[in-house]
Amino acid sequence: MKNKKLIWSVFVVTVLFACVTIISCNKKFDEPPAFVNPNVKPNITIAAFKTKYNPGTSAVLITGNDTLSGIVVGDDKSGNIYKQLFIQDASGGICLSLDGTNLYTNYPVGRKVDVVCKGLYIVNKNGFIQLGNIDNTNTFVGIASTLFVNYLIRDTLYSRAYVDSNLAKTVTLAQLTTNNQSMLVRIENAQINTTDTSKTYADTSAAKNSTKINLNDACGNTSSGYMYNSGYANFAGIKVPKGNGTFFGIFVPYNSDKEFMIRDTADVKLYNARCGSTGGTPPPAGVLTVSQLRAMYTGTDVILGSNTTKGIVIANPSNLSAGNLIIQDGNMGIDLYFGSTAPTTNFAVGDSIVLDITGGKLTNYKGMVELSLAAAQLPTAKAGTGKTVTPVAATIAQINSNLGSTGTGSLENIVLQIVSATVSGTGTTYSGNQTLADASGTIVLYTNATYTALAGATMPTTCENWVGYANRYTTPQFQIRTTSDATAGTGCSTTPPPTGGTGITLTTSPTTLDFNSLASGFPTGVSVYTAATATAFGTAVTTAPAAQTWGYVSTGFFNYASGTGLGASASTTVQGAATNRALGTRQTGTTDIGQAFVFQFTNTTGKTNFAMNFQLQSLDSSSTRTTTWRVDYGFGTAPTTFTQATNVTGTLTTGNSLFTNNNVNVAFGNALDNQSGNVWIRIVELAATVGSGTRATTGIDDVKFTWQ
Ligand SMILES: *[C@@H]1O[C@H](CO)[C@@H](O)[C@H](O)[C@H]1NC(C)=O
Ligand SMILES: *[C@@H]1O[C@H](CO)[C@@H](O)[C@H](O)[C@H]1NC(C)=O
Ligand SMILES: *[C@@H]1O[C@H](CO)[C@@H](O)[C@H](O)[C@H]1NC(C)=O
Ligand SMILES: *[C@@H]1O[C@H](CO)[C@@H](O)[C@H](O)[C@H]1NC(C)=O
Ligand SMILES: *[C@@H]1O[C@H](CO)[C@@H](O)[C@H](O)[C@H]1NC(C)=O
Ligand SMILES: *[C@@H]1O[C@H](CO)[C@@H](O)[C@H](O)[C@H]1NC(C)=O
Ligand SMILES: *[C@@H]1O[C@H](CO)[C@@H](O)[C@H](O)[C@H]1NC(C)=O
Ligand SMILES: *[C@@H]1O[C@H](CO)[C@@H](O)[C@H](O)[C@H]1NC(C)=O
Ligand SMILES: *[C@@H]1O[C@H](CO)[C@@H](O)[C@H](O)[C@H]1NC(C)=O
Ligand SMILES: *[C@@H]1O[C@H](CO)[C@@H](O)[C@H](O)[C@H]1NC(C)=O
Ligand SMILES: *[C@@H]1O[C@H](CO)[C@@H](O)[C@H](O)[C@H]1NC(C)=O
Ligand SMILES: CC(=O)N[C@H]1CO[C@H](CO)[C@@H](O)[C@@H]1O
Repeated sequence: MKNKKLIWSVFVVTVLFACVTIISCNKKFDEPPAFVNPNVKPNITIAAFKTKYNPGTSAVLITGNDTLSGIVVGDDKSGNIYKQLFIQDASGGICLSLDGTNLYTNYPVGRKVDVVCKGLYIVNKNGFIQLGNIDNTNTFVGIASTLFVNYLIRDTLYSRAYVDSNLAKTVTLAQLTTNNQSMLVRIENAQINTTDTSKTYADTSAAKNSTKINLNDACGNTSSGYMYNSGYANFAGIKVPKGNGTFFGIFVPYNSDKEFMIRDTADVKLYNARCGSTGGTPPPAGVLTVSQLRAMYTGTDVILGSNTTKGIVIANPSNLSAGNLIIQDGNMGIDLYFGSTAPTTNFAVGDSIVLDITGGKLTNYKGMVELSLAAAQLPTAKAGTGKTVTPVAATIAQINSNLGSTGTGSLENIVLQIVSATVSGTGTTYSGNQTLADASGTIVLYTNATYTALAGATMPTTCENWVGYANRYTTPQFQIRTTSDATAGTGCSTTPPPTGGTGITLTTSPTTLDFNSLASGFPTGVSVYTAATATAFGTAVTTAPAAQTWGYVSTGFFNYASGTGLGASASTTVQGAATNRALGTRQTGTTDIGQAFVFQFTNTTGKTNFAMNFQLQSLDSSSTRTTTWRVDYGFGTAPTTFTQATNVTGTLTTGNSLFTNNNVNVAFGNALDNQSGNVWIRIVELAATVGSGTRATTGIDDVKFTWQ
């Protein structure tokens, strides 16, 4: 059908809007008259009627008292069919050309209509027969809406389901001839030609061009049809389904082309696996729970069939990238993306929504499962408001591990509570990426800078409990909705172990850390802490150690010249030029207890009999107090107990007005053998320094691990 819709669209919309306004203002008086059984006697079938008048390209006047009776099989509700109705009886179908809009309000699919044809005109344009009128230049036109009452008589109303199952005959594309035109037909084993499977139903640009979507049947063995979809259809922007299945459409010949008009996307039930493909289980049709939706995503994009889903909005859209909503349904959540200009900020945390997800795409967005939908699928109204979702308690380590692989994370995008965690990072407000830490690990706490209500708020410096949701933006992140998602907590155990590292490589024994490249950061698997205790790592110091001289008296972890080969009196210039470096720390009153050097191995699978050798250097002979070090070890993601190594030889003190380079050997026996998880070794000082005056500058160098 080649409707010339565009030129008239502005005019029509204006008139339509005026009509709607008037109707809604005068509803009581303008309602159509109640249905009365019409006193008309249809006496000709549609097929016989078309044969009787056998129209050509010039419109033919209906001279006989012929009355047709057919059931509407296609109406204008979705905007795809325009100023036309298709009616069908047992013999065939015909298109009624009607100069009116919202025809479906009086003549919806399923409405039986008796057409008193005398005085109307019938025409055949390019093989397509229409019944209508002519204007004063003898041009074929639709029947004026004021004249509908003269020609169209409303009869019994049937359901769309009745129409689809009783009127739509199953055909193949090859069987269809012009005699079958304007009938609703059903085609099995249909699928959209791969040339068109990534298209939307029609053009969504301002041009709103109609679009041909090529359709095959017999699983693609034949090719001779297409959907012809209007850019004005309310489904124009929805992606076509890619599967095989049942197709319903109104057959409209256009010369030798087999063109189909669909009523809406429910006519395109192409959600079985594509013929001949091994594409896995096809998505089920139906009202899908978020849990079912997530289960469909197994690593490759999935295009959904006709269906709906529902959920409660759990994230403030202002804290998301534009056009997203996150909903939770039961114990599962999902991110919905409607395109960056969709007005998702119309929704708030606690609103519930129900939405059509037909043609939606389940995909992987930066490691998160996303359901990508057309903007038109964003509901215009809320289904409910004020809903609450009970948070699920989780530790940061559990969240990080759960979000590990796209699609499998059951904690992704649901309301979570992280108990006893502290936030730290850049600046004093939430804006941007901050670090949230509990006893198990750390995660990025992200707040969109443009969401000023939260981004501009001051971060708490105290121990808090945190309600929010987690997902991945390449790496895991946690987001809260408002400042009240953080409430006072207790028992924050300072800082978690280093995360994400690959640990020290244990390819061949021995492996040695010489610290000569400290200027470019910590070696892999090495980290340093303050405030370490017997049961906790303490507070991680993540800034790269700056080069410093031995006598520098402010606390911190530094990149020193190694004590190996230099004497106590080496000048600051000599120290600065030294290429042999050591990792070290200067203690002060605030760091009297708890400085630690930590080494991580992600596993010791297949390895036994670990030993460690290192140089413990006392680098500032003017420091009078004595610090005593020990070596201990722990296991797992976040050990809360450490075992002191006992088979240790060498001097484990620094300071005491000495410049020393002590060789220390530690034999772990079988204690570290064959661990499938993390193994941590610390050189740590857990007791107060002894003496008075200044505290030590302590370096470690040439840390060597051996095993069998
Ligand atoms: C149509 O019906 C009218 C009366 O209902 C009658 O006068 C007229 O002759 C009929 N015309 C034909 C062509 O049968
Ligand atoms: C239908 O009935 C009218 C008279 O009411 C007649 O003019 C017309 O020819 C009839 N049509 C057919 C196909 O019998
Ligand atoms: C299509 O038209 C042909 C020829 O008139 C007819 O035999 C066939 O039954 C029609 N098919 C349907 C589905 O009505
Ligand atoms: C719409 O149709 C016009 C006229 O054929 C064409 O020039 C234009 O490129 C089309 N636009 C789109 C987006 O298809
Ligand atoms: C498609 O063609 C293949 C090979 O010719 C045949 O085996 C298969 O049955 C056909 N499928 C349908 C649905 O016609
Ligand atoms: C799909 O479309 C292409 C390009 O128009 C055409 O060559 C091919 O024959 C079509 N395939 C089928 C099965 O219709
Ligand atoms: C294709 O869809 C039809 C329903 O139209 C179904 O009967 C058939 O099993 C499907 N074929 C495949 C391969 O899924
Ligand atoms: C931040 O919010 C603005 C406004 O909603 C949005 O346009 C932008 O995409 C968001 N940025 C990120 C990274 O989420
Ligand atoms: C936050 O971190 C992510 C990577 O994790 C990065 O892509 C993003 O740009 C960062 N955002 C800000 C505001 O720093
Ligand atoms: C142990 O860690 C190494 C990396 O050091 C890794 O390649 C290997 O897969 C790990 N083995 C096990 C059993 O986890
Ligand atoms: C301590 O380590 C050494 C060197 O590996 C070993 O010979 C010795 O037996 C160990 N002592 C104990 C008590 O395990
Ligand atoms: C529009 C549509 O196809 N909806 C389907 C959603 O799924 C249910 C249950 O499978 C079907 O009954 C509906 O027809």
